[in-house]
Amino acid sequence: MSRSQALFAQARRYIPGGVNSPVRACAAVGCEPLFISSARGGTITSVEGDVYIDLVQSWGPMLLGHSHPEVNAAVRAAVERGTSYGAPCEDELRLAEMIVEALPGVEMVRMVNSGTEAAMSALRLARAHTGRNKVIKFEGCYHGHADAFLASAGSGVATLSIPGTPGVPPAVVADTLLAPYNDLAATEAMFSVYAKEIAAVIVEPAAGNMGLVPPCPGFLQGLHDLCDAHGALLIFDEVITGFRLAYGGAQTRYGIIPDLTVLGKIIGGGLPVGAYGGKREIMSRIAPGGDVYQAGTLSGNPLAMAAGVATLSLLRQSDYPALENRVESLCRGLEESFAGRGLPVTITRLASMFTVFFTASPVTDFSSAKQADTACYARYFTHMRSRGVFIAPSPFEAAMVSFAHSDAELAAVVAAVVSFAG
Ligand code: KE4
Repeated sequence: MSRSQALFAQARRYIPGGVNSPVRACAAVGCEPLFISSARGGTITSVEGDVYIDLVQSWGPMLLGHSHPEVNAAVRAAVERGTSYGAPCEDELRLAEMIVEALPGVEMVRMVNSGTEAAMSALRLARAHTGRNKVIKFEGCYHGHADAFLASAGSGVATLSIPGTPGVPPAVVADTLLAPYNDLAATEAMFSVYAKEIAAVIVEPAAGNMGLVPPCPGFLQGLHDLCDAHGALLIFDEVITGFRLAYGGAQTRYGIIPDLTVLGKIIGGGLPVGAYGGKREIMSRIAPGGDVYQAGTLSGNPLAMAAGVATLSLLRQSDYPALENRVESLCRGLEESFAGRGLPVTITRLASMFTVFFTASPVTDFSSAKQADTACYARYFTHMRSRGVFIAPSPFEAAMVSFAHSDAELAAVVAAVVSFAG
């Protein structure tokens, strides 16, 4: 029994499923998880001392790579000044200023501790601002585990084939309307029935929780126009895409300005941070200035703010197009390798994210993503891990490449596929 296996057996006695987030248990790919002892740049090291090229990157936050020396230094300096004040600190202001400066749709921003908290708070605010209750979300998109969003969610909910989830009262999801991703006609049909009841449309501007599914041309603009026409708010969930698709996120890359933006992952540089922001007129409704309550003991935590400020400071001067070109050639190499193995794959790629779907058909929404051969993906995961490459233990996630991945590491990812029999 390996040390990871022993630790996992012990962890299952004290932690549900032995993990603090379901997808980490690797159940969907029929493996047990590795316990990680350290991470640096594009790699992670297991407690057995084995080094893996890491394409999970903590599910997105580590765009600079693990243990970036300047981020670590900022956190080390912050920890010497205390770990939590429960009062404002300067880095909260600095991070807020950086987010507002980067995202055209954000004039004011509130820090929270996770993407879940950010999305649920944005929905509460949208409902307060419009005086309406319904929200449209898209099948396969994941906005965290707040009750209202656990209807046909992606990520871990899709991975574990949990239909909705017990414990969520039907009354709560009764106001959650579902449409297929990239289906503007279905969304328009919802508005024709519920126009005056819809508070918001929440969307991943590029979906990363059903595997990577980019928006079809016109989809995001169509959502923007529908919301404008019917007095609903457009919420971009940029927890994954924020500061990854571009320094200004999806809203800058696509030139579509949402009313509210949900953030997480990268803005915390690996520490627990979420945020929601938007137009001043809307955000001013948030307590204490406004009447919409939202709070958090560790919101704006000084360590997390220091990590976020250091991370965005480095990303602001990073060469996103160059990284995108490297990932494009990586995906071309993967396509050629799979073709060489006679394996039909559809690889979706956007900026520094990609997903290998084991299907020859195009993947444009959750139902087409689910048509892919998930058993083959499980074999692919096991094969890649045996060749020192750690990919997402779920076919419904996106691989993440960082600025720290070397050319040799990306070449090793392609080489690892060559011997995959499928
Ligand atoms: P957190 O509460 O996990 O910080 O963020 C929730 C969330 C919200 N919105 C989007 C678009 C997200 O992708 C997420 C969380 N992402 C998943 C992985 N795709 C988290 C991984 C996990 O649950 O362990």
